[in-house]
Amino acid sequence: MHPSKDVGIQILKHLSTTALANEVKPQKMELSYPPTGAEIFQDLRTHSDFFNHLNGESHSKFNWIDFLMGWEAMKDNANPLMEFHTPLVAFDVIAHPGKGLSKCVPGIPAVLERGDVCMRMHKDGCPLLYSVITPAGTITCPHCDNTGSGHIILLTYGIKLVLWWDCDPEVLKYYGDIHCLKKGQLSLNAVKTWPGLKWAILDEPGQYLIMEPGQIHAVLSPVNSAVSGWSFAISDWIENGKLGKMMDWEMTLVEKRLENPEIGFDSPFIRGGPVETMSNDLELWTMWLNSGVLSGQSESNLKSLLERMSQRLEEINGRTRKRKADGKSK
Ligand SMILES: O=C(O)CCC(=O)C(=O)O
Ligand SMILES: [Fe+2]
Repeated sequence: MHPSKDVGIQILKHLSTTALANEVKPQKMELSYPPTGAEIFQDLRTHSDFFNHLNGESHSKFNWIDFLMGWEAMKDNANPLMEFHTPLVAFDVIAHPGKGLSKCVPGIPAVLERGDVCMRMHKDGCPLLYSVITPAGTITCPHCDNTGSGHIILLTYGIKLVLWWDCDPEVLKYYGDIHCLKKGQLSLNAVKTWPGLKWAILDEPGQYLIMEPGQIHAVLSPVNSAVSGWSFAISDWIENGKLGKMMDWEMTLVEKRLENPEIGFDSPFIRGGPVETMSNDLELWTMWLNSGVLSGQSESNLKSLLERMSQRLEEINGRTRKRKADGKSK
């Protein structure tokens, strides 16, 4: 039996008994045609970073054929504990314009058409579409991807159950204890105990949800599935203080980890960890300011937020460099 099966069933039981009223209906956009495994593998051929869902390790030694073995095995009900059938997850698979999944996704959701939007882009200015491709049985633990930007979760293949929480202080406190630390499969516990749970089922290609900056979410894939999306920022999040509040929270957490290395000092600094993602978000904000799409007040608020956050991040980087140098000279 798949090791995640019991957790998945218990999550579904909880939703259907205690949290039925918390369901949210997704939004929908047109796709040119429903993506198939062919489009998925066209994108995966150039991908090199795969994650072993069962032991939490990331590997660049795997390639798309290793991924294919786990993917096909999960589809056919195989034993995931057989080494050759290891279900690997592919995060941040960059779509190539005009090929693979992006061929099926001709446009962008309405919110991204707005004049004040800033999006993660390719070098040529074309919006960057990326995907998360997960074999059946994957349960992605509660996490937030970015505090300085939001993103779209668009179903391109299979079925997803997306669970998320309003970012109230209690949830931030619980989540702060596990952010970027390997603490095991905590989804069921979070679903049962964290307040402000919402959930949605995405089961038609083109259905999507918007995740706000710092929005904590977990995702369950009952069958082989893929979601695609864009990272972006809108001026509402400057005006309602969301960007400042969430990045402040994450910076403070990283600063505290620096003071208490024993609770996972190095974790925030790994590739793709919060220091790297916050620095990417600050680059996105710089691009946003340079694009001239913001109104006077939003522009000046973002400018001062950017200065404040850049300074904190610089201090964090300085302290990390010093700690590493001290460690080496011992
Ligand atoms: O599909 C998954 O398992 C994770 C997706 C996710 O977390 C995201 O798109 O932000
Ligand atoms: Fe995510």
